[in-house]
Amino acid sequence: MKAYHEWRHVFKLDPAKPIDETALEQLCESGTDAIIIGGSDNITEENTLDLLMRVRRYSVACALEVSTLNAVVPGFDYFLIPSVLNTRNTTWLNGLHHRALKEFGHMMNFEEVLSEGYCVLNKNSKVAQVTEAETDLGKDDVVAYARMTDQLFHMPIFYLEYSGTYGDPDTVQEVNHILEKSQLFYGGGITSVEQAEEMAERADTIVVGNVIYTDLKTALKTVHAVKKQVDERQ
Ligand code: 1GP
Repeated sequence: MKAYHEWRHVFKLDPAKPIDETALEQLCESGTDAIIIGGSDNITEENTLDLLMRVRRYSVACALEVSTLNAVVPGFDYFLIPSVLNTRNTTWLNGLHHRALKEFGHMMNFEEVLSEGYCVLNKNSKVAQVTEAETDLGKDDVVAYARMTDQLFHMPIFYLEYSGTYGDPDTVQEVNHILEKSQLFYGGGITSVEQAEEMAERADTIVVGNVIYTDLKTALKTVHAVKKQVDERQ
């Protein structure tokens, strides 16, 4: 299993969306570095546990990105805890976190927990609507959130979340330059090999989500595109 700071490519699977066995096997055996289980809608303990058990038949790392306290299931390699930095509602910044720590803090293994400084940038995405994100941001605003994550809060991951739309490569590049310790995750709208390559050149880790459900073949090809870059650099 690869540790999170070695991840270059990950697939994000939504427990609320059906995926057949063959597709799941292809994804888990594709050479991707990890499977993240997470989504914004209809996430339950039952569908999360079901998907975890299916992914566990393979040796790939598996992380839960926690979006609701009702579906926290043990047995993942990592628990990714997003804090939305550009939310207008503190629930999504630290509110749920406070509730979770009050209830489960005494029995949490913090070695498995990774906090993510989230910057949500597609105003039409479900995540932006749910978290009431202020998405009308300039590059300098995004850079400030990146510094907040890296230098002020010392969070291990800065996540540029364009969910559903392809992001701005220049912004990703600039953020990449200023981050010193936080790992840069880029996610959003990757639907082609070229886009996977473009963002993988700029971010530490690219997250491929929705295209899994619309064009599995292309989704699988993005793994090779990223790995090729890694090999060329060595
Ligand atoms: C969503 O960042 C991920 O949380 C991936 O985005 O579904 O648009 O690929 P897409």
